[in-house]
Amino acid sequence: MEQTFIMIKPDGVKRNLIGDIVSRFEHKGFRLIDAKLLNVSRETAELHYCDLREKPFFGELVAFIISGPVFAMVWEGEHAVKNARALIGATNPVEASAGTIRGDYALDVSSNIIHGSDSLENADREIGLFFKGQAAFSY
Ligand code: DAT
Ligand code: MG
Repeated sequence: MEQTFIMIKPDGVKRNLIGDIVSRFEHKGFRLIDAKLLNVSRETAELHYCDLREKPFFGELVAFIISGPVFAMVWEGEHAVKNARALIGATNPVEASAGTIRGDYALDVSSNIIHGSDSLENADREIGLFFKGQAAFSY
């Protein structure tokens, strides 16, 4: 059974979308393993997005992630990484299908509401970064 790291970004928290997004993951069949509202430090944001540090938008991305509280979660289920990415939709909301989170709630790539791990390796890394001493609930 896989686990994936999901984070509602500051725009999603400000727009009161936590409940709707948690509901979509619950209804899909994922199990919630851990969750918290937190302010991300610059250091953690830079580590989280380390694969993108050469991109021209890296500075803007980090500034956005630390601009307000995020809601970080660990969800568990079959093919959790790929199934969560399907719920979230394409990175650029212009390309995200209606019915996906980004397709329904976002207009612009630089404020696209939510993060989901893109591989099992990155899921493990990101869960370790945000949730040290991970809880293991079974239900
Ligand atoms: P994803 O979040 O779908 O995994 P990513 O890992 O390629 O996408 O990029 C991380 C975030 O960086 C993305 O959610 C929004 C931002 N981003 C990506 N491409 C961008 C661009 N061309 N301009 C501005 N921000 C961008
Ligand atoms: Mg990514």
